[in-house]
Amino acid sequence: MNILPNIKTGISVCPHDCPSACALEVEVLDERTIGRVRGAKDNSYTLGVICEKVSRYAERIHHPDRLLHPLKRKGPKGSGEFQRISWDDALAETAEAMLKAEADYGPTSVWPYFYAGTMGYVMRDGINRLRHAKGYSNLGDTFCVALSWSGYLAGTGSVSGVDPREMQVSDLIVVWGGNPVNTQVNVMTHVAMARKNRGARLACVDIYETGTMKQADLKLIIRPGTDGALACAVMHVLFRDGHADWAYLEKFTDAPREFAAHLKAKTPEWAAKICDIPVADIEAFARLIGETKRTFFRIGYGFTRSRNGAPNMHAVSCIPAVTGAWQHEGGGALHSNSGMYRMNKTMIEGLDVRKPGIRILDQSRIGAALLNDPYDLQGGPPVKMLLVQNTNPASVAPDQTKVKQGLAREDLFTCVHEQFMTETAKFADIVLPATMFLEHDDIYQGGGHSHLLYGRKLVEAPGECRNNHEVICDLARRVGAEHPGFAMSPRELIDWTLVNSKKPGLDLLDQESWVDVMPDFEQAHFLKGFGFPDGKFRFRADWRKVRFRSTEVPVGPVEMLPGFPDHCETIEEATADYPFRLATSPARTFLNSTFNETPSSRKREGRPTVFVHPDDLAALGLADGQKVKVGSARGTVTLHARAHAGQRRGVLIAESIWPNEAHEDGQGINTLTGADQPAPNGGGAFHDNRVWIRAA
Ligand SMILES: Nc1nc2c(c(=O)[nH]1)N[C@H]1C(S)=C(S)[C@@H](COP(=O)(O)OP(=O)(O)OC[C@H]3O[C@@H](n4cnc5c(=O)[nH]c(N)nc54)[C@H](O)[C@@H]3O)O[C@H]1N2
Ligand SMILES: Nc1nc2c(c(=O)[nH]1)N[C@H]1C(S)=C(S)[C@@H](COP(=O)(O)OP(=O)(O)OC[C@H]3O[C@@H](n4cnc5c(=O)[nH]c(N)nc54)[C@H](O)[C@@H]3O)O[C@H]1N2
Ligand code: SF4
Ligand SMILES: [Mo]
Repeated sequence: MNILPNIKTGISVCPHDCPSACALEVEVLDERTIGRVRGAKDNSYTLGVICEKVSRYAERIHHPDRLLHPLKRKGPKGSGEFQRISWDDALAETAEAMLKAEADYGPTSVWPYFYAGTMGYVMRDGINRLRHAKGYSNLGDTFCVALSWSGYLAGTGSVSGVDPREMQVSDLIVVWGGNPVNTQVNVMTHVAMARKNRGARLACVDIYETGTMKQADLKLIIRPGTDGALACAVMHVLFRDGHADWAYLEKFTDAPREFAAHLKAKTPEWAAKICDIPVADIEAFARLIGETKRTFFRIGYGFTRSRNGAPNMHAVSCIPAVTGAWQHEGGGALHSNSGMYRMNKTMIEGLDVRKPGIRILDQSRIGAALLNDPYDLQGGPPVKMLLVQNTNPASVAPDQTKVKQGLAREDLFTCVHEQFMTETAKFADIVLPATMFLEHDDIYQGGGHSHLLYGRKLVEAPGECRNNHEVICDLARRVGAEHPGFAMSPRELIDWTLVNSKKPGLDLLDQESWVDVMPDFEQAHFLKGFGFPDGKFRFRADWRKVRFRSTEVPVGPVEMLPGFPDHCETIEEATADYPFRLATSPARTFLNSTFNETPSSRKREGRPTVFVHPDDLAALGLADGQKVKVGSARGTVTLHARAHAGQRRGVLIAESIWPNEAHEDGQGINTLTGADQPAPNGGGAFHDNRVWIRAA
């Protein structure tokens, strides 16, 4: 006898900033309550597997600390003291602050600020419609992809690559500078299939022994920021030992002979010193790549979060062009397929009313910008009004001390629309409660695969939560912003976007739940040419021309970037005062600062911890488990040391991102990271910090 109640299952999509964009099966217990969340089995990428944090989403959506009502600040800025007010009053006060800033200082004194809390097109990007309709300041979206996409674009000319499901027929999968066991578990499903089906091998390049590294047949644990050197030495061996595919090189690449000559000096001995690994490991890695036609490079984001991240990405992306792995099924590379979707976001983002010449403020430099750094303000007015959705800069942005100082400015009006009372929300004048993904409709794309997916509303929102679209449209009305998109429902916006992007409309998507938009084999493998007019892959990068949407002109020390791949010395090398290099790699059960409020994630991650090599611990006279302070030129953070042999000496790893308050004194990990702009388009160098460590 079946004693279980009849549980309904709904289909939706994980909205979080993760390349997997998993198709989900959600148990719906009643109109307000969910049970277990599982991966959809019949989605050919998700294959029924999702990460542990989302399988326990009931903990997050039904969390007792969710924001349920609009709030108005009553204590000092940042105190977290608020009183409840009505939606009408909250929106009226917010709109009034926007209009006042505009009247006193012009529209660019208003800065709508968002990132990737939800990846849904409507709920994430709709804030741009308000921005463009009013001519508010632009946002340079540099936290995540500015470095990696710039580097990948420099060689391939396109943010796209091979179908990840082809991993199932690969003979060697190289996971380079990513940790999918933590950050996009589905990669491991496809790796496991390749191993089972074909006895494929897994190679992993990282800076510490991650969960992914533990599963690898070939492990390369290098010094942070030295991937360019490793890639050069690998290619040196490939050319030296006859593994370069000259027919492919002549047809598909720009300057193979000059490049081969350039690599003559980039020996394994040269790289071994820079990377701090044995020469034999580099030789073995290169041989494996050279001898395996079906080598699939699954290139992550993590290794680009250094000041030389863009040239390092370019260097790695050159390897399959040398071997010609691109020609084979199960061979080639995938960093992201985000450039493949070609969606027409005019209606969602108001691109048709965007005025040219309005300044772009770099989101990673929010601290400096709010502190009126003339470099950031670009001769324009100070930011007087900040409208935040989908992001938590007081936790995730670099140079946290400045971010907090900026947010504490008495003459700045801040409205934060959030699901929880985040570090950023605590600084707000008005806090608005937001829905979660299962409480609104949206569409999503898989950066790490090729599906457009429909994320359905499955339950009613608690309290007075409203979705981002409702808030943006209401504010638009109050500040006199005009655009047809403000009068459309989310479903109408989704349908318009699909139809105007030459994709099947919402009726079909609603029926099917997802559509696969993978281009054909030849296009995905660049066998019809790479993304440049002459169709050739670029070994010689033209960094001044690699434009990414976060900037209009190159920024940072562009002259330091190498044309042909090399070791680029722009990283924060250790010094006598700061003898260690710190990376802030992602923890398994936090997703940036999301999930660091759920009990099971907090339990699993333990406490803010820094991994220290046991020999370094001994040399410093520190004990395993001891409370320590770690300091950079930008500030000091308290954590607990853990003896951890799985990284080079002199390297520290702090898996992140803990709530700021979980660290003593409330200084979060980004107190240590820097907001100087890496060339050529800026970007968060979160894993590139010179620091000291001592007993607390
Ligand atoms: N659990 C979890 N999942 C996540 C996230 C999270 O925070 N937690 N974040 C999400 C987001 S926003 C993104 S963009 C993706 C990112 O996912 P990934 O592509 O995996 O990139 P990162 O998470 O930045 O870092 C991955 C790995 O890069 C390593 N790394 C750091 N510096 C170097 C280096 O110089 N060289 C090499 N070879 N490796 C280096 C780090 O140690 C880490 O293990 O993951 C998403 N998924
Ligand atoms: N030290 C260090 N710092 C990092 C990184 C790192 O590896 N190390 N990684 C960086 C990377 S790759 C990224 S992408 C950034 C990410 O930075 P963020 O995009 O800020 O990501 P989260 O910290 O997860 O914060 C997202 C917030 O959006 C809220 N949210 C979610 N859905 C909605 C919604 O529908 N409406 C509204 N109004 N709010 C919503 C969530 O509650 C959450 O507080 O962090 C960067 N910071
Ligand atoms: S693996 Fe990524 S996309 Fe899939 S459920 Fe987890 S966070 Fe969401
Ligand atoms: Mo990210």
